[in-house]
Amino acid sequence: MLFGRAKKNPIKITDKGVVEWKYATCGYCSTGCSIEVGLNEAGKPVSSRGVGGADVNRGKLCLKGIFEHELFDSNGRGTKPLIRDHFHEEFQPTNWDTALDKVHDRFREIQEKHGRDSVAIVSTGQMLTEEFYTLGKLTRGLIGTNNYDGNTTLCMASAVSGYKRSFGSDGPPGCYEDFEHTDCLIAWGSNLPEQHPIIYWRMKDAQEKRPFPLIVVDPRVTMLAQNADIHLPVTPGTDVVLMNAMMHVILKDGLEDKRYIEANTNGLEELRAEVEKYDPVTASKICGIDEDTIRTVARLFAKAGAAMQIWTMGINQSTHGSDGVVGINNLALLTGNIGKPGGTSLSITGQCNAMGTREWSSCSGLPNHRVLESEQDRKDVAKFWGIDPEFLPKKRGLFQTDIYPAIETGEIKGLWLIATNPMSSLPNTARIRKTMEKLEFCVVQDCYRDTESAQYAHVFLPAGTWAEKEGVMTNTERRVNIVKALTKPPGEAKPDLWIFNRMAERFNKKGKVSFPEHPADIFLEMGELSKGRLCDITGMTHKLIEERRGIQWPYTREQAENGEMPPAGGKRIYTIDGTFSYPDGRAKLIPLPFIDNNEVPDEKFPIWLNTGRLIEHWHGRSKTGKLADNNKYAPIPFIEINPDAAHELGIREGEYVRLVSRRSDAIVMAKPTHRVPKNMVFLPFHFHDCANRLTLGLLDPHSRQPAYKQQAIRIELMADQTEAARMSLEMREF
Ligand SMILES: Nc1nc2c(c(=O)[nH]1)N[C@H]1C(S)=C(S)[C@@H](COP(=O)(O)OP(=O)(O)OC[C@H]3O[C@@H](n4cnc5c(=O)[nH]c(N)nc54)[C@H](O)[C@@H]3O)O[C@H]1N2
Ligand SMILES: Nc1nc2c(c(=O)[nH]1)N[C@H]1C(S)=C(S)[C@@H](COP(=O)(O)OP(=O)(O)OC[C@H]3O[C@@H](n4cnc5c(=O)[nH]c(N)nc54)[C@H](O)[C@@H]3O)O[C@H]1N2
Ligand code: SF4
Ligand SMILES: [Mo]
Repeated sequence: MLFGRAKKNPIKITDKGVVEWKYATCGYCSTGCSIEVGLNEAGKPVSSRGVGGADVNRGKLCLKGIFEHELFDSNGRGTKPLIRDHFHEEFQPTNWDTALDKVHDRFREIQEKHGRDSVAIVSTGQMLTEEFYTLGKLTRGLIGTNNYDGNTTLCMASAVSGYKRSFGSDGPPGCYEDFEHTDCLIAWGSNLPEQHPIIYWRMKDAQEKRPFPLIVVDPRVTMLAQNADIHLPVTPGTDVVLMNAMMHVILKDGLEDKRYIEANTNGLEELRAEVEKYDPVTASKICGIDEDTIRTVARLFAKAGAAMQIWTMGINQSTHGSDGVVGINNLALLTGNIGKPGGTSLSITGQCNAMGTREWSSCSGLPNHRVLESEQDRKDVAKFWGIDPEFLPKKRGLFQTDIYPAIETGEIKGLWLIATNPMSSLPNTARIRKTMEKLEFCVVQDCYRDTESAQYAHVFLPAGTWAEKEGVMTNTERRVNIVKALTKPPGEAKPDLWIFNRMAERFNKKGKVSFPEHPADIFLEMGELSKGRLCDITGMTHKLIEERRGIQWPYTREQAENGEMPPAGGKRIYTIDGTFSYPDGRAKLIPLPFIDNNEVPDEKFPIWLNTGRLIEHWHGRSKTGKLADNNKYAPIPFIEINPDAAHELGIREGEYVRLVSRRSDAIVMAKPTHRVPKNMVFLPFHFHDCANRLTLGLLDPHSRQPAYKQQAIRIELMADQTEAARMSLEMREF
């Protein structure tokens, strides 16, 4: 293809020699873009492009998706199972049988000695759904530990908890198409243009065609905030106060949707009594938003024909995370904005398959949103799997964030980490380091050999990733989409599903539980378990999903048999009065008293530390740190610091500074920008042993999700900059 004037220095894009394009769904964020990967004559993936006919991304991809095929032969991949007796020793390569036998034998030994729950399993939002389901069956049905949870506790737990409290079940009610129908959008703590670039594009495209006001609640002036009609730079951790004040105004002005509330909700009077206390004048002193703006935003939202709210980690990662989600749902219910085009409360999910894990992994429960606490659910699943219902625990075990303290106290002795890297992603890593050292036996199953957590493993199981495997993922808008295996994992690495199935053979000696080999068959088995439920997928098959470029649940067998084409009802849930999942079909309006329990700046630590993400990187950079096309934009840790604050402290652009919290310190480069206020720095958490050395991670009482966004630090100058650069690098080496 030629660009520029044909005769004068035309730019010619290198012909990569693609002979075939294969279908996949992006394996980074939860937007769920459809990708085609180009293979050359030798079958090597050499290019990626967006799929034009896919409703989610309509041909577009972001900076991560476009280079995703480079992962396959990137540095640091695990290619052989590894084994050692102690984590101080060198790993020795071994074969799969030896590695898997060792895992089985050590787990059983520990369980026999210390009880079933003394082995913990921590899963992820980054595998394929059939893999989650299989791991769930293995864990719940055979290994039998109740301490089984996912990294989603760091991520979506507050959204799940808030949805359950408000609606009686998890499951985001809306879809991206709602941007095309909304008359008002509030984005709470979401940096959409960087973290979900293609959802942002869908939003922007809709807004350009049919303008609607955008209100952004974020203490930082993110790119989304720059594009907002109204930006509310809320005081960190106080969104619930702002929500209560908005509800106060709505009820005072009589702007609530009385018919909707009457027909669909319980709890109005209790809510009214609580929000009565949050008049805008009082609230403004806590949340930092002036009273007039609170009134304006509340009225704009309530008077809009259809009003929509989205949110991400600015809400979830807080000691009021679950309450924040309930507050958003309260606002939606009060104004009748659930399940109608353009009127919804849509949690923007994080990882590519965080939704799939919520639906199918059995982390914290049983498949398809079933719960351990229900006798019926336990019986149904046990019968389906062919196990004794009494083998299943009667209530959920520890949350991921409570598993580590239980290792500290010696309650848990064995740990299996699957596609998660807690040494980089959990708060207060110094504490986690000590915790990991206490483990008697640790297994790390990752597609990269060089992760921080693998340092503590006794057995390393090398896994395939993304399109080295086949299976489905669910995106933010409940769309189930498919990844096809277009290449093989490197060396002796194996798809996670293969690893689970081989492990199941070892725990399933009598062969009592069946473990299908092929993802398409597993998907059909899952379909049987979904029949008649909120998340009904009985109408879907792998083939149909690929043909349709993803299908939103619910999509039932009846719909498929009647020839109803997807989306056929799956666009939105809770569309009809009385469809909520509580037994009486009504949603709950829940009062949210606010207690300020965060670590807040004081004299010794006068600056807010806010942590989050950059567009070019993915979490601990196990992937994007290896891809030059991503890493080059941000190869070293830095803070966003307000230019006035930098000036007062005597810090110049590009200088290294030391950040000190009550936990530890980190050395980072200073990047002055007006994105942050004078009393805050923003530190991306992508860099090893950096942000999470400093974080405190107080936990939300309902979801146990850490408050990564609110802690206090001070900044110290570093006289010798060469030494500072060296130290910054050294801190990050292991
Ligand atoms: N490029 C890229 N994209 C990703 C990821 C990635 O690592 N890289 N990760 C994915 C995952 S797993 C997730 S969970 C999502 C996260 O997506 P986002 O939540 O959008 O990203 P964050 O940067 O973590 O935080 C969002 C915003 O919350 C704001 N915030 C901080 N404190 C508060 C507060 O008290 N109130 C409010 N209202 N806002 C606050 C921050 O200033 C920040 O701008 O991104 C997904 N997409
Ligand atoms: N300070 C701070 N900390 C945070 C956050 C924050 O905003 N601030 N955000 C939190 C959030 S929202 C999240 S989601 C977590 C994420 O935290 P982690 O779960 O630790 O996320 P990753 O670094 O993506 O780790 C995933 C691991 O799985 C591996 N992997 C990828 N694909 C596969 C696969 O198919 N199979 C296998 N076996 N392995 C695979 C990767 O190589 C990587 O090592 O971080 C949390 N930590
Ligand atoms: S927006 Fe998300 S799903 Fe789409 S290409 Fe980018 S990382 Fe992948
Ligand atoms: Mo996340």
